[in-house]
Amino acid sequence: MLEALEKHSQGHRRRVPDDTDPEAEDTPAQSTLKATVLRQDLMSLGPDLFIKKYLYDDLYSARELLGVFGINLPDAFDEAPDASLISVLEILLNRDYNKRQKLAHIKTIDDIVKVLQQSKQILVVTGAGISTSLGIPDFRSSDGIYSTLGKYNLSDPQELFDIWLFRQDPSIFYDFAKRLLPEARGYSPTHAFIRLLQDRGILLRQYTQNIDDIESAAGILADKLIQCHGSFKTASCLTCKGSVPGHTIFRDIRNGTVPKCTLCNETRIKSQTSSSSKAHKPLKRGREWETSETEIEDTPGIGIMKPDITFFGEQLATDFKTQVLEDRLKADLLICIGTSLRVAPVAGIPALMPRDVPQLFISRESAGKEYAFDLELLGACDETVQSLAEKAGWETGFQAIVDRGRIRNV
Ligand code: CNA
Repeated sequence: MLEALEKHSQGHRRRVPDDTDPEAEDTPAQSTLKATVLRQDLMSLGPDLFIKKYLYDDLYSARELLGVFGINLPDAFDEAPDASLISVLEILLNRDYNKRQKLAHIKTIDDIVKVLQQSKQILVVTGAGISTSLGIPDFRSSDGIYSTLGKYNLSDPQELFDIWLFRQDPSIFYDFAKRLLPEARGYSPTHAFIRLLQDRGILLRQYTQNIDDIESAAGILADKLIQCHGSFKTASCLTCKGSVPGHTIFRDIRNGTVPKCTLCNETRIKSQTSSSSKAHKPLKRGREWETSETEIEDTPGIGIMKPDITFFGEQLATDFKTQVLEDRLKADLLICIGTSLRVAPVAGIPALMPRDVPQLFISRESAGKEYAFDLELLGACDETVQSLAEKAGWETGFQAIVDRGRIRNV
């Protein structure tokens, strides 16, 4: 390696891989061909052997290779010795090598429908976009929740889900949380589509980032569902950790008031009426219990109920990590729906999948350059899944589930 670096810094003359004039400029067609051939070689050799073959065996300079891979260095690098560019090249090659290549046989909606019909273990990842047609806003759309947070004076909208801030002042969270609570117990056509996959026995698992628990209303079975960020289904007291069904605090949430733990309050009343006014240590269920009554009254976050959704700064449910590592090897199709794929670790699921597993993205906006979905179907997801179901010949079953989703009320 050192030897090769020295050779480069001494400006060794380089062989070129064809018999044309080494100093001659490539035509655009030649450049494209060269880039294609080199990229194929990178994929078959891997970055280390590729660098050995093309750089250390003196076929190209690092600068030339960067050019071939489409990196135009800023002017400041004009005089930089070639050896100093090798680390940049290594980073670039590793990034390209690890990036998924799109599968050649999936180019159109009909191609993906064929895959859908043949798949037996579909892994579905969902986000807030699958619930917007039910009136629940998402985060990052132009009319999403993040666009309406000016009044809270937060430095970052994600602070709404910051556990530290919640403990300090839960009223901020409860002021907006009602907007995330479903009004009625229906579900969207997209939820219906996922239920259809389950009914057809081809849903491996749904990983939802949503906290609205609409998947339960749509009848997604508990063992088919990972609620990656928890949900409103249950709520717990920050102090005693006592858990209650989520609906018991829905009235408070809808009124925008901070729900309090009845257990803690009962204990507090008993303690206030008892002859002893000393510190109480009732059940030792949490550290905070081992404190004095006055502290209970005064400390922020004591006796406050919090829906069991995962805030930033809290651990994700343990089943996420273990399950996704198992499921990635079982899945024969990945479908991501209604998500911007901006929140880790769910955003990393596409990169975890084996490269030959087809990947479909359904949302309003593209997932962006860092992803390589085989197909992106952009638009309203309810309409997209409807057309997928029709093309797959599943329309009747799909429509029946959609209809059931319209009628149920809380
Ligand atoms: P996001 O970042 O707000 O992205 C949602 C994406 O869905 C956007 O790219 C939209 O373009 C797209 N979208 C919106 N409506 C539609 C539609 N009808 N059809 C197709 N695409 C649509 O939200 P993510 O889910 O990616 O981010 C993860 C956050 C959002 C999680 O932590 C959730 O808890 C949180 N969240 C959940 C809900 C809910 O449970 N319903 C609501 C709002 C936010």
